[in-house]
Amino acid sequence: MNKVLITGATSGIGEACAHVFAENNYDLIITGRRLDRLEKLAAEIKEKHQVNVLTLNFDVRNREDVISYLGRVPAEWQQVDVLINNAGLSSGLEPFQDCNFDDWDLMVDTNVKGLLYVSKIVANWMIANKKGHIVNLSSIAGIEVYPNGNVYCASKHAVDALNKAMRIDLLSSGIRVTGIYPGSVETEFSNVRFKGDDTRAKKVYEGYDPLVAADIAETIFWTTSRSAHVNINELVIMPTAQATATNYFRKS
Ligand code: NDP
Ligand code: 8X3
Repeated sequence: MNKVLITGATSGIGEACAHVFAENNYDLIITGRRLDRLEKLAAEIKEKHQVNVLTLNFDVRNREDVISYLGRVPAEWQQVDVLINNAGLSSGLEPFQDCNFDDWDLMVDTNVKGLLYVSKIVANWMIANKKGHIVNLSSIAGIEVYPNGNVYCASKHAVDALNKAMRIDLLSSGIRVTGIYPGSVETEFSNVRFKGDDTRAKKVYEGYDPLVAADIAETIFWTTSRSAHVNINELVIMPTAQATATNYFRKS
C-alpha cells in the first residue's frame, strides 16, 4: 500500500489531499495542531476508504516536537512514497514598515523552518527506502511580490528556492521534487491572514470563481502519479479569472 505524509491536514488543501490520496488507496500520515479536527478527519477517512491513518499532533515550528514525533513513527510507516509540505499560513497584510515582528516570526517559522525540519527527516527515510516524492506548497506569492505581501511572499520565495535546492541535492537518490504555485484558493487561508475577520476574508473571493482545495489536491495527486521517470518540477495553477497575483477579473 502506498503511503503519503501530509502536513497541515486539518483544513483546506491538506484536508483535500487527505481525501484524494485516500480515494486512491494511499495510507495516510496526517498532521496538524488542532487535534479534534485531526481525529475527526482520520475517523471519516478510515470509515469511507478503509485505508490506515496515523495522526501526528505537532506544531511544525517546534523543532524538538518534529524530531520527537517523526522519530517515533513506526518503521513500516516510514516507507512513505509522498511527502506533501503543505502546512503554512499568512499572518497580516500590512505595509512592511507597519508589520509586527510576531507575524513575521510566525510565517518564517512555519512556512520555512517547519518545512525544513519535516523535510530533512522524511528525505532521509526516502533515501533509505530508495524512493520518494516531495511536494512543496509554494504560491504565486513565491513567484511574484505584491503590496503588503512582504514577508509572506519572502517565505514562499524561500519555499521556491528550497524546492529547487532539494531537487538538486536529492538527485542521486532518485527522489522526485515538485513545487506547486497556486493563485487564489478559497480555504481558511484568508481568515487566518486577517486573524478571524471573516467579512474581510470573504471579500477576497467575491466576484469571481476562486480555486477550491480539491483543485489543488487533484493536481498534486496528478503530479505524483506520473511514470517514475517523469518529474513535474514546478506547476503554477490559477483561477481562470486571475492573471497575476494582483490582476483579477471580478464580475461585481
Ligand atoms: P488553511 O488555513 O485552510 O490550512 C492551513 C493548514 O496548515 C492547516 O491544516 C493548519 O493546521 C496547518 N498549519 C498552520 N500552521 C501550522 C503549524 N505551525 N504546525 C502545523 N500545521 C500548521 O490554508 P490553505 O489550505 O489554503 O493553505 C495550505 C498551504 O497552501 C499553505 O502553505 C499556503 O501558504 C498555501 N497556499 C494557499 C493558497 C490559498 O490561496 N489558499 C494559495 C497558494 C498557496 P492547524 O491550524 O491545525 O495546525
Ligand atoms: C496565497 C495566495 O495570492 O494571497 O499564497 O498570496 S496569495
